[in-house]
Formats: sequence, structure tokens, C-alpha cells
Amino acid sequence: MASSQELVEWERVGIELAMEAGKMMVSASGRNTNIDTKASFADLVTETDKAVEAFLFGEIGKKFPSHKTIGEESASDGSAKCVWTDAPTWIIDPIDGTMNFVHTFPFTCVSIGVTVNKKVVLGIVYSPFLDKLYTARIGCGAFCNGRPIKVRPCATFKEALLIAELGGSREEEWKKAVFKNLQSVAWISHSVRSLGSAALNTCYIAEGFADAYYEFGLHCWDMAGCSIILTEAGGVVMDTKGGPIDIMSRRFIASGTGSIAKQLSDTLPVHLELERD
Ligand code: LIP
Repeated sequence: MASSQELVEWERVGIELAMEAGKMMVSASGRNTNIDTKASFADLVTETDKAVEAFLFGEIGKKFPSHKTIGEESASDGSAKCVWTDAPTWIIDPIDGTMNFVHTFPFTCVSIGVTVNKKVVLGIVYSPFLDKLYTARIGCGAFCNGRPIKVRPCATFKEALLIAELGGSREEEWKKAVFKNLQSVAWISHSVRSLGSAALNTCYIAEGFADAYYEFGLHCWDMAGCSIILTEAGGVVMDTKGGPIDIMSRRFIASGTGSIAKQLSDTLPVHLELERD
């Protein structure tokens, strides 16, 4: 386990790097050059995703040579598989909400989670366009721009504001599953939002703006940083089938309360089994 001084230092460095990454995003915004696709025509990667990841990996390597890194772009292009050990590991999504970034929809962020012994101990999510910096260290609470944040205790599923996403696949089986799940919750809750960034969706629950979020097909870099921000704000993360969260499993429920999370898990009719990270 890391000492509390180490965690404070890692957080200080992580925040500095996230702010620099945010500047890179802002200066590239709207240029939209070199957009590639991954799993489908709706799963995008830009040159800025790659540049931000290379910058973060380079700086982390210089500052903490013994630490490991896992990142969306190097994992996706096959140059570095997700090797997750007990060593301190920085799990990074250089731009979470790349589709939004490409369209200049401001709901996009850089997301950083650090694990030790395969447990998330630090989370930093920075949205430069919304100017929101979410942070959490294990056992120390969650913050937005330095101000403590807390979930909203929503009493009943009927009163819950949910978040769901379409995800990046466009395969038939996927599309059917997404709509079946959406239909199962849409008419028995207050409503459903879809904003396009897993990390920010989860931070919005941590801040009490929404009550629960689920998605299949996420990766560890989508879930790592934001999950500790939510739990430190008093919320819960779990597997869509109701068990403990496994950030390599590609399945994610985030909620302000355990009971809404459980009800969401019990209600979803389709639980996709996807290849692990
Ligand atoms: C995105 C997620 C979003 C999901 C997309 C994609 P990216 O991350 O945050 O919630 O629906 O499929 O995975 O690819 O922009 O980092």
C-alpha cells in the first residue's frame, strides 16, 4: 500500500499533468485533424488522444520510473496490452468522450486512476471545457475544484435520474441489447440522459446531479479514476450483475446509493459478456 504522503505527492503531480493535458485539448479543439476509427465508425480516436497519452506516459515515466502505465490508445493500437500488476499503475484515458471532443461538445475530460495492489487509490478527472477538476484519494473524500462533493440520496427508482450510453459498437446484437436495456429502465425512472463520457457521467453522480449510470463495453481507463471519486463521495460502483466491481470486466454500474444500484442491476434484462481488458 502507498503511504499517505506518497498519495498526496502522486495527486499533486497527477493534477499538474491533467491540467497540462487539458490545455492540449483546448488548443486542439475544433481542428479535428487525423480522426481514425476503432471498433466501428462511431468509435473515434484523434491525434490529440494519442498526443495527450504520450505526454502523460512520458511525464509519469520521468517522475515515477518504477510505476506502470495502462492507457487507452496504447492498449487499443496493440502496442501495449493491459498488464495489470500490484505495482502502482496509472490507468489513463487521455480523452474520455472523444466523440464529444471531435464535435466540440464540451462534455469531455482527461481521466486518471492510480491502482496499488489492484485497488484504485487515487482518481483525477479534469474537464477543461467545463473547468471542472474532480479528485479523490482513498479515505479522504471527493472534491470538485477543491470543494467537497457528496451524492444525492435518491429514495426510489421512480425518482431517479439515470444516465445510459449507446457505446461504440454498431453490431446488430449490440444495438438490440442496448435498446432492450434502455427500454427496461426508461419508463420506470424520472428520465435517462446520455452525455458521452463515462468518467464525467460518474462524477456527475458523485456531485449529486444524477442518481445512477450503467454501461457495457467500457474499459478500465473509463472506470478507474471516476470510480474512486464516486465512492469517496458516498456512492457505489458495482458489476452490472450486482457483484463487486471489476474494472477489467467491461461492465459498470455507478450510483449514489446501493439500493438504486441493486434495483438497476435487477432490472436490466441483458448482461453482455465481453472480452476482458
Ligand atoms: C467513451 C465513453 C462513453 C462510451 C463510449 C466510449 P472514449 O470513451 O466514455 O461513455 O459510451 O463508447 O467508450 O472512447 O471517448 O474514451
